[in-house]
Amino acid sequence: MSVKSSLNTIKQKRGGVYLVLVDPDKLPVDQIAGFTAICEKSGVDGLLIGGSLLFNSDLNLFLTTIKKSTSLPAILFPGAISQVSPEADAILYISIISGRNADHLIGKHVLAAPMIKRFNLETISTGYMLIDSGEKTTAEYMSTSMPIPRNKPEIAAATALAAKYLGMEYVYLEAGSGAKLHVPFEMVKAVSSYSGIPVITGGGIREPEIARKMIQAGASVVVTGNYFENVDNWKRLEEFAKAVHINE
Ligand code: 1GP
Repeated sequence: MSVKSSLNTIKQKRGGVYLVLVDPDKLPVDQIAGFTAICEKSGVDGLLIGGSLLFNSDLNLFLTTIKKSTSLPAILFPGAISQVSPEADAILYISIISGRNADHLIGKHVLAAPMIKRFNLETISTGYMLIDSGEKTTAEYMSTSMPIPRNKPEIAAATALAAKYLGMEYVYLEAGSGAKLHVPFEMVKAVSSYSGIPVITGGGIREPEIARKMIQAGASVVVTGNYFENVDNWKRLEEFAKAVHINE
């Protein structure tokens, strides 16, 4: 089964999909097995792998270690072309549709496409929308694009509908990793109900209750990253998974 089909099945059965973003620079290779074991036991549905900037990691080694330690899907969430790896199960093929930087709308994609074909990677076409979260985020700075104002759900909804008409499979409402403010629930609701395209949301989600409200507002997928970079928080993974799986 493709990763996309399995995410759809999880959404239908469990009511929502819970993905954990892992930044290879932040999780030492010798802690991968421990972390993925807790993720599996806690009910996490899959792993996103990537970061806006990678300094020290050997991404291929990181992914092969992940694949050896878990059956959870490993989905690339690339911050750069250098993060396209044959070791992953799929790649979020992201266009930053909140911005008007042609390089991030289509330019990088042209450069990455032959590599993705050669690696036989499953692509999940995703319209990525940066949403203002109170302060400048790494994603905003690195992509040199402006976020959508958080009090303008109608802009987000129209952008999502355009993504759907362009044939994209998801939109990702992104507040930015470690964001002060998560994406507003009203915006998730407006985007989901108006466009009908499945919504992924993440950035600044540090409480299970917020994750649950995202699903109740219409999100299909919730992503957390930063919060679980602290080992002390790993014990709360199950709470987050339960909050997202509103049918269980
Ligand atoms: C970032 O949406 C993800 O791309 C996750 O954000 O790290 O703030 O959980 P956090």
